[in-house]
Amino acid sequence: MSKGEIVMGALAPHPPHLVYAENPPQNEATSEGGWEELRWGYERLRESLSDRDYDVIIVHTPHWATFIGTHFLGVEKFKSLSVDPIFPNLFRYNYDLKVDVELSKAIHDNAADSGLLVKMMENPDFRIDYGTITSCHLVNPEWNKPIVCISSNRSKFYFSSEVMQANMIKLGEATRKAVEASGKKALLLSSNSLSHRHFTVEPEVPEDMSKEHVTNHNQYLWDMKMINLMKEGKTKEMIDLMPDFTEQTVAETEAGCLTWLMSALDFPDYKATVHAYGTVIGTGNAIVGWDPRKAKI
Ligand code: 2X7
Ligand code: FE2
Repeated sequence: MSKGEIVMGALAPHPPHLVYAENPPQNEATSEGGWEELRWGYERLRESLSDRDYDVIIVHTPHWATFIGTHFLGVEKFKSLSVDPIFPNLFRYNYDLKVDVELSKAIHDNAADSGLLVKMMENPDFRIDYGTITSCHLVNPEWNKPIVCISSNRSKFYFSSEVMQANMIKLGEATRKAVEASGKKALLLSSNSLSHRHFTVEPEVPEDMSKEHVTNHNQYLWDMKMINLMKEGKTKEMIDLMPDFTEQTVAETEAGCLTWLMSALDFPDYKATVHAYGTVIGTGNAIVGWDPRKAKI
């Protein structure tokens, strides 16, 4: 069996507004569009993947929060309706997805060997979170690949950002080793926004773009700082700044997704491709790709 590999890693944020704006048949709500800059960024990310062959999508999501360890989907198929608890007016999505349980279990086992507390989630009636669904839909609307879905262990809240980061670095290493041993080609998604202060009142027409902007200038400056480090290939420096960034902007990086992704990619020192930056109800969102082929140039 040939060695497996990560074919690409991406920061793939999940505001449900982006799915709402696309009007796919799976979503019950309909819109007049909106958030084009981000949606066109997802088009560019999909285009960058069009010549890459991959077997599985591995997604780390903030909206499956687990307080005791990291959990992994351990059932082959899930089919149900996902309703966003904050935006039921925008996101009522009928999903039907497959899980690569073998790879899921392999990452679980590697993570356990490295000392992390882990669990396979084997309840067939489990409701898949909207973070997973939104990121996977926007990256692969055909849903023709199985996924591995990893929960967000809330160790930042129980302990600190530093404990969360140390655990996510171990989890990233465990993920990479499991992918390599599996012989499979994997696409990895960090499903999170950057700065995360948001408006508390929704416009009458949610897709009214005259109302959309970053919550405040401080958030914007922090987002640009982090994105520029990605563009320059300074991902270790970005991870070092992560606790301060997360604290100052209430960033969704608190969930550990981006630290996990950087570790799985072995802290890229090559340039990331920024496909888009845009805001959704004031939160900062970047769509960014890391192509490991660039490491070899
Ligand atoms: O979960 C989210 C998010 N991360 C960003 C913006 C809007 C809604 O939901
Ligand atoms: Fe979110």
